Amino acid sequence: MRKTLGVRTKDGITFAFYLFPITWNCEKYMKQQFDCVQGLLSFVTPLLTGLAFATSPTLAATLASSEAQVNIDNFSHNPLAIEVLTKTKTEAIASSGQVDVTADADANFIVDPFPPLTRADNTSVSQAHGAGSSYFGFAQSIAGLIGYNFLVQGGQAFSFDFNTFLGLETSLDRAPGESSTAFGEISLLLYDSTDENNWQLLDFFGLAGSLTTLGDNDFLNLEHTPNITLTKNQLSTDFEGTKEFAEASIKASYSRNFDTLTYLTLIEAKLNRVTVQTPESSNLVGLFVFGLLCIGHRLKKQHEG
Ligand SMILES: [Ca+2]
Repeated sequence: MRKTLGVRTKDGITFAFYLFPITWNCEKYMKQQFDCVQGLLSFVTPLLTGLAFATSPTLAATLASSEAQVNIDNFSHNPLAIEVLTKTKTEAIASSGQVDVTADADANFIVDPFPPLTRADNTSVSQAHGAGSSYFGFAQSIAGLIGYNFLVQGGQAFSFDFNTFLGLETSLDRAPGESSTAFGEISLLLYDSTDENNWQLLDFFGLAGSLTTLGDNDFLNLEHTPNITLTKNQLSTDFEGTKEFAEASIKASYSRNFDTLTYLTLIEAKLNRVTVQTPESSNLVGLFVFGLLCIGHRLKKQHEG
């Protein structure tokens, strides 16, 4: 069963998590876009390469990194079922230069007969590095886990502890036009799943950050409901210049009392996404469109002829 999950901050930024349906749809859309561009690129790459060297003799280098980690332990109860998921995607196009992209994701949920020993952890890392005068790089990683139906009796408290880390970094050495972006989000949501057809969101924790170099759309936001108590809360940012970073390290504990028998489902998920690109990378697409128009015009002429 896929659930549509959503968290909205007080600033109006929706940062999580239509993860399951939306991410899949986004990837399908992006794959179509990239397949189209890559197919066309193979046709006109010699022309593009010549253009890139002619218009941009200086070399550029960009870096973007987005990393997230979560550990959950000290559960008061065990789930009846678990699920873990990971997903990665990378795209790299370079007509003049080099671009390296990596995306890694790992997720574990280990249920022990003794509840305090049950634990879960996952990691997601996306990185991109570009050098040259014309390239585009994209990396995205997703890691998530679900604990279904923790059975809590009336009069009991459900509790667990968790640690989260989110680290974003972007840099470039030539401006303007060169671009490096990093986005990351961690969401933790607890549902009352007693009615399996009508889950009720009880509590959530959301941590999200974004960097755009150069650009002003930088933020690092933390939101959570009162049943989550932060025992460590370190957030640091640098949103200036051509090297930016945002980092959050948080320890927290969750506890909530239940008056009646309740099934609880815990979802934790993270998404990390980075891009690096040069100004000329937009020419890759622009020239493409121009080439297609020329080809279309020629075919039309042949057809009319
Ligand atoms: Ca910025």
